[in-house]
Amino acid sequence: MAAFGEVQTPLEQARVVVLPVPYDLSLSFLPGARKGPKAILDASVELELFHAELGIDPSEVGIHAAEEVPWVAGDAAASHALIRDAARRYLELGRFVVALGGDHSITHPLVQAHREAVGAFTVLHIDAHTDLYPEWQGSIYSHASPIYRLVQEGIPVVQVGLRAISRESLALIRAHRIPYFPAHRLHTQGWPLQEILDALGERVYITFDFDALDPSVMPAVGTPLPDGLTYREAANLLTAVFQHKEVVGMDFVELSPNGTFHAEMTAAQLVYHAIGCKALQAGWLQPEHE
Ligand SMILES: [Mn+2]
Repeated sequence: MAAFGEVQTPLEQARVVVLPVPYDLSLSFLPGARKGPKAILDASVELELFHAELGIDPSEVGIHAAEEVPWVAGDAAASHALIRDAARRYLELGRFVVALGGDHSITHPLVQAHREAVGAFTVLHIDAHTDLYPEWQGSIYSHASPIYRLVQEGIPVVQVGLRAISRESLALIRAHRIPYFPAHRLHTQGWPLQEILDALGERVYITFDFDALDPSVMPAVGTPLPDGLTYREAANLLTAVFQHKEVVGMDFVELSPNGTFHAEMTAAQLVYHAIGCKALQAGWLQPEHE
C-alpha cells in the first residue's frame, strides 16, 4: 500500500490527499516524469516526520496517498478528463489535494477541478519555463501549454523563477499583463516577496515545476536550466504564500527520476514542507515553538 511519509491514513480520517498522476505522454524532450509520483512516495518514507522549522509533525493532519490516476494511451483529452475527475472526487469530499506529476500538462485539468469545486483563485506558477505555448508539436495538451490554456480561460496567473522566456512568450506576458518574476531578477535584485504576494489574490493554487529549482539541487528533471532557485528560496516562497494567502490546492510536477536519490528526497521534503505550511495555515496543527 502506498503512503506519503510512514503512515497511510484512511481517506475518511485524512485532511490531505496526495494524488499520484503518472502521466507524461506530452513530454517533448526527455520522458520519465511518469515515474515521478512513485519516486516521491518511495522517498517520503525516509522523511523525518517532525518538521523542526515549522515546529509540527505535518503527518498528524492525516495524509492519504490515493490510487494512481490512470491514463488512456494515445488520448490526451481522455487522460486529462480522468485527472480532472479524480481530483474533483476528493475535492467534493472536502479534502486538500496535493497532486504529484507527471508532466506539467496535468495542471490544466487539476485547475479545472479546483475551479469547479472551490471557485476563483490565482495560480502561482513556479517554473523555469513559461509554459505559454499555444500548442507544442501540434498538441494543446502539451506540457509547454498549460499556462497558456489557463490564461486563455481568464484565470489569473503569477509566474516565478522563469529562465527560458521566448520572445513570443514575453509578448504574451505583456499583452495579458501577467505578473512575472524571472530568476535573473530574483538573483540580481533580491526577492520582491511583498510584490509577489501583492500580485496574488487572496486565494491561490500553487503549481510547482521541479525544474524551477537549480539543477545543482534538482538534477532529475526533463528540461534542466541553470540559475534556478535554491531549496531555501523555494521553501521560503511557499512559507510566505501560505502565511498570507488561502492556498486551495497544489501540484508538484516534472520530477523525472534519474537514479540520484537525493533529488527524490528533495522533492519529497519540499512537498512535505508545503503540507506542513497548509496545516499551520488551516489551523489543523499548532506549532510547538513560537
Ligand atoms: Mn518547466
